[in-house]
Amino acid sequence: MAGMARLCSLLCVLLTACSETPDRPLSDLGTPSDATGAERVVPDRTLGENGLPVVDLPVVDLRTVDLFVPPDAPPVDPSKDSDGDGLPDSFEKLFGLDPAKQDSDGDGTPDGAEDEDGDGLTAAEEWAAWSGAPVEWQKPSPKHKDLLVELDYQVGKAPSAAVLAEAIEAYAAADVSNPDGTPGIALHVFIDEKDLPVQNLTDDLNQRLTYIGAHGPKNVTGKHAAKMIHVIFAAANTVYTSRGGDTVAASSQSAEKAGVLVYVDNLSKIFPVCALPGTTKISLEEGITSTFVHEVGHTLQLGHDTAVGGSVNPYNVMSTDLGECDLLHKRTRGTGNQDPALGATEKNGGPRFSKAAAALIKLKSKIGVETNKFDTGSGYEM
Ligand SMILES: [Ca+2]
Ligand SMILES: [Ca+2]
Ligand SMILES: [Ca+2]
Ligand SMILES: [Ca+2]
Ligand SMILES: [Zn+2]
Repeated sequence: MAGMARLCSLLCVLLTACSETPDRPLSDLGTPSDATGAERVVPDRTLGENGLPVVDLPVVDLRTVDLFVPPDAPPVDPSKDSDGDGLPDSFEKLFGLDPAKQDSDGDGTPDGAEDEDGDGLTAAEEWAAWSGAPVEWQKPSPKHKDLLVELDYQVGKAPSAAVLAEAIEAYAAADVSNPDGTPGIALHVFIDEKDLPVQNLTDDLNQRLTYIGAHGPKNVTGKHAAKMIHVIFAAANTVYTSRGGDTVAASSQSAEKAGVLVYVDNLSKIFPVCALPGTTKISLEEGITSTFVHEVGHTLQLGHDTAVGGSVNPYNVMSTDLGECDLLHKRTRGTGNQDPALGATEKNGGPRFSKAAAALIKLKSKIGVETNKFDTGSGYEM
């Protein structure tokens, strides 16, 4: 496509922007008329197998959570920072830091400036987001890898709480280690703009960048919105009709224009689809979930070729070869996968990052509102 500069990273071998949904017409995706269309059984979320953390479901409907509403009663006293390192005493105690020492581990970096968990957020930034998060599961930790996502949506295009809960599970199950001893990435979703007017997007990269920028985090340098990834659930991309979503950036434009678009109407035309023998169709909700997880994966510098040796692991949520029902099931549910190294998902029935993909995740250099470093020129989309 004209004007598109291709990223030539080790992670990306695709010559074209990816389609998050099958490239083939619906009729080639299987036999849509043969399936029951029944909703799948809600997966058991109380699992603790394979050492994976049990994820607490959101306690509220995320669509009712405001981004910048402070908690009624801050659980720690934010005013008392005895050693002046940018972290309140009680927050330091909570995470095993020394409230009487600016530099608890003596490495020359003050506690507030440390990024012990390597997620690209300093402890001071984590404290800021922690203090502003209205519910417990949104609070980041200086001892655990965190990913902050701002979510906007158009009228009627909001993801369900179940979609977000599944996405949270997918990131929590990523095979990465943390100083707190619990594996995974904590995905924290903050809803910002709700019920934006419906607007379709096209193949015009500039249009999509401008749209994202127009609805970017209001408080990029503020205490709550530090280094967020920006995601908008929109209606359709009327040109890339087989695409479920894309990740866009352009170094020639402001970083606030970088982000993810999920095309809910495009997905609605494809899902539910693909009932293999003994299975239910892959639901729209599942399609939205895997697309959301996949696109946010791109913002963490993941390409599609994330298997060892550069090939595509079909069980990995980053896979994109979805022209057959079998492959769509593998990516969306991990169907048939028994190997934890490949991100086995049989029990949960949800999208997962393979071990190889998890090893390539780059939280420190994500495509967020503070960086568009993927771009090599006039623009980038994936
Ligand atoms: Ca302190
Ligand atoms: Ca300290
Ligand atoms: Ca950190
Ligand atoms: Ca953290
Ligand atoms: Zn992709």
